[in-house]
Amino acid sequence: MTQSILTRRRFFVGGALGTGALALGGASVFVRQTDLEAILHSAEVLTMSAQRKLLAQWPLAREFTVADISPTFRVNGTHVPESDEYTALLENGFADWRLKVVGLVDRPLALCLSDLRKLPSRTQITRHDCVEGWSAIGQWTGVPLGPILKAAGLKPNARFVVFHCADELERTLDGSGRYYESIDLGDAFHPQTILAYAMNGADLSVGHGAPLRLRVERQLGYKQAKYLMGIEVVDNFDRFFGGKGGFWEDRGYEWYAGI
Ligand SMILES: Nc1nc2c(c(=O)[nH]1)N[C@H]1C(S)=C(S)[C@@H](COP(=O)(O)O)O[C@H]1N2
Ligand SMILES: [Mo]
Repeated sequence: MTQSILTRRRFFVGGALGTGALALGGASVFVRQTDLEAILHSAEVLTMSAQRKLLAQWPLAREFTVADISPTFRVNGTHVPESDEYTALLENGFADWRLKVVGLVDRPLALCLSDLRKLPSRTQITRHDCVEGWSAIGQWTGVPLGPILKAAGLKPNARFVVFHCADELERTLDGSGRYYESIDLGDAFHPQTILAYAMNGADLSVGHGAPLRLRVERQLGYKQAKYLMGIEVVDNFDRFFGGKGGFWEDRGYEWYAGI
């Protein structure tokens, strides 16, 4: 039993990520299958129960063909972030935009779009399901989140990844309407969890989350955070807004929005 689980795990890890060079800001980090396995095996990073959960979460979301791509894909929630900061970034073609990777990591990162585009990418055609009752199939291209976290180096107490967005979906005086989301490490290292910079073969449009959005394919639409500004590795969500790990979670939605 144990043996078959281990064998299956090797298969998924190897098949999904293989071997590739990660070049981050000039420094090259080599990410191999064995590195990911080392993370999976590491008692420092994950408890036994978290590892079991992680194994259970490997199944892939269904992927479709180019012929299945929906002719129209609705823009939902924020259509254009209204902050001055985002407006300035957009006007400059996101040349000054940086994705900050901070929190419980050994090496905080600040990645520009061209850094991200140089990393090994993944393209997947998946169905997006919004709780409001609509679905659409789209093709997403981006960088798998796992190798980025690996490059930053997770501290032993890392448990979740929080995604900070540029937009306020609810206009408030205190900024508590800011969109944010979070996932656990099982989803963070899942091969279909990517930071997408392209949709249907073109640069991500503003409506769909330019310059970068999360795709976490086994969960509902509201987890797919648009307008990413930073990702923060944490051990709990208490200090963020309502403390439930996401904009909609703070307003009563489930944190684990499995499809
Ligand atoms: N930053 C941000 N991310 C977001 C939202 C949002 O309003 N702001 N809406 C969410 C919801 S409810 C859905 S269904 C999808 C919509 O993505 P789309 O606009 O690309 O269709 O984004 C999700 N991510
Ligand atoms: Mo949604």
